[in-house]
Amino acid sequence: MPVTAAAGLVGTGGSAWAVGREEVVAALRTTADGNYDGSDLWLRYMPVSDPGLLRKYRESVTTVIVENADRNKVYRHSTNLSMAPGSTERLVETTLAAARDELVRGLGGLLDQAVPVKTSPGDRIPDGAVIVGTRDSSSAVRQYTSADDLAPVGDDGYLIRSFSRGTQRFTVIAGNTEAGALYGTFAFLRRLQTHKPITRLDISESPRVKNRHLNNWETVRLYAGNNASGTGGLSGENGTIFNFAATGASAGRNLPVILDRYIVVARAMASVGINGITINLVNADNVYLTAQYIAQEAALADALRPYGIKIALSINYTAPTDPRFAPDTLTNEQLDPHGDEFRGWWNRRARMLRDSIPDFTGFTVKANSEGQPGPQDFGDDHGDGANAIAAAVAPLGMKIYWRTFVYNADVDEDRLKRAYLEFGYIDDERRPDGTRGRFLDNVFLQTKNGPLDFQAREPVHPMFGRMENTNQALELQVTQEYTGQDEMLCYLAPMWEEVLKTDTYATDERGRLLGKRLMGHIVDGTAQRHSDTAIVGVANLGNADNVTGHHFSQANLFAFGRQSWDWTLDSADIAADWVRMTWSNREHVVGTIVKMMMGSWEALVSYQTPLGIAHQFRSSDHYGPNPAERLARDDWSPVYYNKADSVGLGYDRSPTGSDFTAQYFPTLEARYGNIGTVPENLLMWFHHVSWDHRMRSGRIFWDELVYRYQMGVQYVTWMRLTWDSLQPSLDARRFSEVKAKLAIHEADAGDWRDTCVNYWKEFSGRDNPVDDGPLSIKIVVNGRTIGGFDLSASSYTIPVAAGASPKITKVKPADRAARYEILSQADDVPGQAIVRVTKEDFFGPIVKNYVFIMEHDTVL
Ligand code: BDP
Repeated sequence: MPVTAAAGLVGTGGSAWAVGREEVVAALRTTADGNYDGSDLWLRYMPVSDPGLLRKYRESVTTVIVENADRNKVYRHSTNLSMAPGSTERLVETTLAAARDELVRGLGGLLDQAVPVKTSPGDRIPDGAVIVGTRDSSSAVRQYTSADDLAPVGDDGYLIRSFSRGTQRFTVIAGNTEAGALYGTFAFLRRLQTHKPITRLDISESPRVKNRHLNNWETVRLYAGNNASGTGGLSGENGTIFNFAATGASAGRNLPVILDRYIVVARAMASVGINGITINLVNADNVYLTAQYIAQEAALADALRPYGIKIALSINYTAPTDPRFAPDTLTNEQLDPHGDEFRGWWNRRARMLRDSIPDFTGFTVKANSEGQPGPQDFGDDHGDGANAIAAAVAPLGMKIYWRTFVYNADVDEDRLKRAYLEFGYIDDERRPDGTRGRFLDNVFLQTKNGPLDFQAREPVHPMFGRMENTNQALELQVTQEYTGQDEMLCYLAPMWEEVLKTDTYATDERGRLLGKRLMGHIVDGTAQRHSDTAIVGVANLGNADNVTGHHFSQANLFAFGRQSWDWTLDSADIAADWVRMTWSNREHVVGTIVKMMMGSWEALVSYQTPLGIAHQFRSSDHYGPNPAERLARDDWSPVYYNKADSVGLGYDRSPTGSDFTAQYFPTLEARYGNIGTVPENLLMWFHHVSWDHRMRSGRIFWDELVYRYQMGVQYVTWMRLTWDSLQPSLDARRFSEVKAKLAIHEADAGDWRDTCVNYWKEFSGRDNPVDDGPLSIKIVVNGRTIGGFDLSASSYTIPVAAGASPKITKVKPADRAARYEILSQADDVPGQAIVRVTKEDFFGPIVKNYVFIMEHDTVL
């Protein structure tokens, strides 16, 4: 493990102690050698490179003071909890110890010198002290922050304040809870990591959403960080982050043994405020409810607990019938959600969990969805099923996250309509006491951001704002199932920002627009006064050295945490923080990488599913395209979504079609239902668009569509070229790993473009448009103007008359904003010339290298 691990070697004896400077320096040397593998995520803590800033930081931070760090020991079920032999991370027993150790490690690395820790402020707070704690734990915090100061930040929030008393200057990081103090610690370190001022601080922060959770799908979608091959992770592991049943060489490394990466991930999660994780797949295996697994889960929970992270499990609705629980099993007939047997069984199982994991948060349930059993199999509805389990666990303080990812063709032909049809009426139901909504208070309905399934761009799910009487959790997919997996560089925060800042135009009961009605307001409870709130991210954790597989996928985990803490944040600012913390603080590096990241999602939308076409993935892996695929189920089939025919492309969900638009509030209903007003980037979600429909660019739909595919690819070309230019500024191993992925990315983006466009051509009967795309050019050779270059081609043959010069004498871009550069000319025939054309398009720079092959013209 790299620098942070060595810097984190901490002693505990005495009232003040420090990490040896030599250890820190030695560790830094090993990471500066270019072989760094990304395993510290954004907690790498490289020394501050700007000497002036380093001096200032060293003046402002001389000592860390954490009083009573060892007092509030967190619960430990596993008495012999231990790290695997040879580990470099270590287990801590309190949250304040986690904060203290992070400061030692972080400041030691950033300041390139050890920072002593004191356990009391002494008579006089030293100049440059950083004090961390709660009013309960720390006399200094008590002295400098009042209960009134702290009250507004709530359980998870924190204050960071600079004080100056005479000649003494110091910083206080305070929370109402130790978790709040830990979050404040990470926020303080982040300021140094991103080279921000750390004096004159008066920061008050608290999360907008209470439950900020990951869902870890451990057995599917393992492309995030899967190293089952044994090349990076451990052979015998299955690619998942947590080992429950690894075999072979890894058999001795199963839980309850704790591996370094669990602690690295715990620290990373805490650093962005993620406070919960459901550790297993939604298509749940009941084994997680067996005594043996519960013992393993308890060990994991013990290790994560100091970081403020609580665990939960996905469960299967019919688990009580599983013979693995014999003799405590039920028959199908006993699965009546209103009966005592069913509820009693869940209560017993939840108590078993609670006995080992006192802060166990509850269950995530996927029921009557994609073949998973559920209450409907027995004639009951989602309200009956969710409430039964919720009632069983409520006395234990647990919650149920009941997923709404349902689709049943009997309910409606249009898959997008079904969730609301199955859940909406339960929310509306009038109760005997006059209130509305049948779902219990400890039920969250967990709904994906869009109505289909984590496509790269979806309209928002119409249930948001429509479920006034039910707690709703927003589910986002951090792992890049449909967004390039671990091959493509796709920064998802701009998508989540678009989702969270979408205006739902939600109204109250009398049809008046709500004051606060963005998706974020619905999710954070301020729109409709929900007191419990949640955002859930399907995690991209794996056993790879760098945890997420693609180095840039780490940014999605980082951003998910930041946005679930505060959805109003700007995704570019988050990207900048991440780049500074993960790669470099050099301005040109930060600016360049942020720019690459910011356009990467829109580019992916463009080369995969532009203008609102959705779900054109081949079913085998959800990575590559297969628009012609027709599966046993209509609503799993790309053809069902594209509806390609000789007239056009896209799914009519307007009032003339499935009328899905009617599920939105009136403003969006009208906007989306009308082809003249629907945003073009959602066009085919709602309309079957004729090939010659006139687009806002003035082009016909077919031409615009093809150009969109092409522009997306040309953005990836720009990213690849741009990345190469950063080589001197980046560490070697990560640079070349990303470089290799960008080459794959570019080729696979081209495959998306060609596969889709060629298939659509069979219906449109048209050729690729040429000559008026954003990167189109004509060239003049030997006095002849030549054009007609299809942007999808990789090279072009130019006939040159015998004896004539093959030189390009002029380049004429079609778009006046495009710039060109002749990179090379052909001296002879045959020969090759290269012209590079660049343009800033709406999602960022695009570039095309035209390769011209000059050949003897045998016809002329
Ligand atoms: C789909 C995934 C599938 C999940 C499902 C879900 O392909 O593996 O089980 O979502 O959310 O995107 O339940």
